[in-house]
Amino acid sequence: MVVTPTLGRKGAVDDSGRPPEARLTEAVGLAEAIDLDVAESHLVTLSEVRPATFLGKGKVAEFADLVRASGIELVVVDAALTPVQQRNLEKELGAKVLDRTGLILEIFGRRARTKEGVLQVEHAHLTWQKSRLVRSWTHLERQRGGFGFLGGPGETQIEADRRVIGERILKIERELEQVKRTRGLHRAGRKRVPYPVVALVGYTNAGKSTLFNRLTRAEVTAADMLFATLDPTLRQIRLPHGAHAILSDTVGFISELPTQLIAAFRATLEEVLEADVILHVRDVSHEDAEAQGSDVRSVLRDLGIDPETDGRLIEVWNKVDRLDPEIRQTLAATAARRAEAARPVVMSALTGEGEEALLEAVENRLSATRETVVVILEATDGAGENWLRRHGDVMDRMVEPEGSVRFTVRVEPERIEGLRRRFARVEATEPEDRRRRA
Ligand SMILES: Nc1nc2c(ncn2[C@@H]2O[C@H](COP(=O)(O)OP(=O)(O)OP(=O)(O)O)[C@@H](O)[C@H]2O)c(=O)[nH]1
Ligand SMILES: [Mg+2]
Repeated sequence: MVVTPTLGRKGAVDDSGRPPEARLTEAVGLAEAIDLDVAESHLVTLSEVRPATFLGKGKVAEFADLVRASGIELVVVDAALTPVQQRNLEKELGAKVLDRTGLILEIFGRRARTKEGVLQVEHAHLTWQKSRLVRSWTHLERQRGGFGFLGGPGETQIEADRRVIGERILKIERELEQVKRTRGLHRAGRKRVPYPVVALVGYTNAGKSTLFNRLTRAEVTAADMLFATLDPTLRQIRLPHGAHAILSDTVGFISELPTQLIAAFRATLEEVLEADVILHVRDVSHEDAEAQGSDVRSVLRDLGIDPETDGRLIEVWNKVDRLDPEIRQTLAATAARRAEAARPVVMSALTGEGEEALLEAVENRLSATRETVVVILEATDGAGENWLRRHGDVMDRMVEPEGSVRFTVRVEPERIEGLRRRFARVEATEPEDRRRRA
């Protein structure tokens, strides 16, 4: 059973501008994400939070009956419960109770595949437990531990001892440090490949992996499931004018993403911080598109990216194939009216409509921060060619009639000087010129 409590008038929206019904639908989706069979879902309007059980007495009694009548084993309360409230509710409802953070942590726990992902989720889980111990220290002798706490009698129990938890957290941090060092090396390796990074971010289920697969012709899990992707995936893509880029798919965001998780996934999300272009993929066919958009922007701000001023961001208005033609047209017109630097790309990752416009937008963004030059080498200058490939992105290579070779290379601005020093024949290119040849 899933219960979404709202404070105040029925029909009121929460801070994020979401109607309660939409929050309930999302909470059910989250429960289904860990294969729970949701028998009942209820919106509850509270006039105030009851400290002992969060929900009011009458509601608790009503739900207890429902739990008994329908044989419900687990009640998800889509709110942040204190450990005391959780325990009291469990007692009075006669079922296990999980709150929003607990549920999201459970999903992440199941989705984590890489060692780093597993460690990050465990870290978040323990930090969360520890914070709950502080508040209710005197009330708890035992506390749930590790994962799989929906598992029933066989579940692991660890002593509710802050010191023990603290030690485990430290151990995980050390392991994470180790993993990160290895990954840092990988990243350094990638830095040697002079391709820019394009990162996909967005609300969970917005279509990031679908877009990733379309652009890379890869087969990353794309599913109508919340948090289908957890671990970052990287692939190389080719842009319209021949430039290369590395596309990165990563974990989706959600409203009220537990802070422990944001902290835990910081390392993963650092990939995003370092990206040259950030694609914010949005499901514009979703009734909560606006609220989801602002949730993602707020996570980006938490990560230190200002969505209003960061020139690397491009919004991708995805899933337009699901919209009525009139709404589609209005959206396209709205997008077209925006200044180029802030213009969203209207597209469908499923049908491929708008894919070229997206690649073009990425290309334009990259050419604004990188310089494209033409370098002419003697055909025998293998060392020169090597240098170009190591330090720049060779977009085009043409043998001239007189035997020399003409390279169109994209380089980071700080490389330009070195390049000019190294090569005698360097010409700037005109954007028009590039376009014609492509
Ligand atoms: N109709 C339609 N469906 C789409 C489109 N893009 C994605 N979808 C569907 O939306 C669902 C979610 O897509 P994913 O690509 O897994 O979404 P995601 O953003 O990677 O989600 P997480 O990894 O869970 O954060 C899948 O069922 C896709 O088939 C689109 O343009 N149109
Ligand atoms: Mg995904």
